[in-house]
Amino acid sequence: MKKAFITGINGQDGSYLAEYLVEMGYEVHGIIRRSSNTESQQERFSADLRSKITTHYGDLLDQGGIERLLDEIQPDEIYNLAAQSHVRVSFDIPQFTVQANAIGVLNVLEAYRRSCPTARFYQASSSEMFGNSVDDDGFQRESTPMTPVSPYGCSKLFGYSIVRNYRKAYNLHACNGILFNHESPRRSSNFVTTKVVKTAVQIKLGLADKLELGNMDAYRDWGHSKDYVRAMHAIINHDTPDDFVVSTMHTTSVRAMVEYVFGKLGLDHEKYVGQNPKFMRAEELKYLKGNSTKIRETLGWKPEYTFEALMDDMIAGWLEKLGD
Ligand code: F7E
Repeated sequence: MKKAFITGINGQDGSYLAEYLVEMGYEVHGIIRRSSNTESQQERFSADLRSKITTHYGDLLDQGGIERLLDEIQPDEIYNLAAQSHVRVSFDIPQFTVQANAIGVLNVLEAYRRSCPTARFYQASSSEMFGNSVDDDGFQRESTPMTPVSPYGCSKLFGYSIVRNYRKAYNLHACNGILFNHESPRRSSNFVTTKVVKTAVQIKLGLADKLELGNMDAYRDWGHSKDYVRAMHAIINHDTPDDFVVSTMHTTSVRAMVEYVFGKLGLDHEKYVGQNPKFMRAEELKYLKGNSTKIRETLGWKPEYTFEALMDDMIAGWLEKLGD
């Protein structure tokens, strides 16, 4: 039985990845940060999943603690998904963001190198690392220059680079998935897709009467988290450790996403949606469209959800949560 160790197991991706690995017969371990609000920590796990995985208290900033766990568990695969993952918030708490997303990666890598160097390592890298670089054909791909425009993007670029450095320097099977935006009914409501879907459903049900957003002219390449955790597993299981872009190869503006969601619920978005500077960023990443040809051709991965199917899944999820 293969063993997996997941940091960020109680996040959106961590919970889907744990389900996927359990289904494939893995013994799954993960770390959860100790919090005074225990109930909210395992909300994304079904009762069934809870009984099939093992969670441990741990924190990326506690390298000794991670090392002890890796020593004890001796996993075959390590997925480092934990992070301060909110881009706008990274402007409010830049030091913490860098501690978690940059030093945190180094801590897990060091623990891995010392405790179980024959295991494989996956790093959750991000399209935010590209900043506003776009190739002439309108895509970002593995070779596109990385010029991040947020503390979050800068911290992720360190994580990405140190993984490549450790791979070469110590001959480790360490790889990066460069994932473009990915969402689901489990996405937190401070990310734009869930904020829009949840508020539109609340308006539909008479529970809210307006939606305030930041920049509606940004474009994102939105995929489904369920598809993207399959990509993580394919990347770590490739014989050669390497880096892969994971994306749908389509892009949609925030405005068009709002129109789709409100339209689907039979609502006129113009009546309800306004802008609030509070949700703007000090510097904005304007346009993302990922070229995932490499992973499609090398590993045979492709997404199953279209943008519309993703939004429909999120709308159905929130109608179920908030409806009678
Ligand atoms: O923003 C705009 C905002 O916060 C998307 C993370 O998973 O993907 C995610 O980062 C766009 C931006 O995601 C609001 O300015 C407008 O242009 O949903 P988001 P993100 O910043 O792209 C990358 C790949 C990651 O790695 C990150 O961890 O929507 N926008 N109005 C807004 N965004 C938010 N959150 N809230 C608004 O009111």
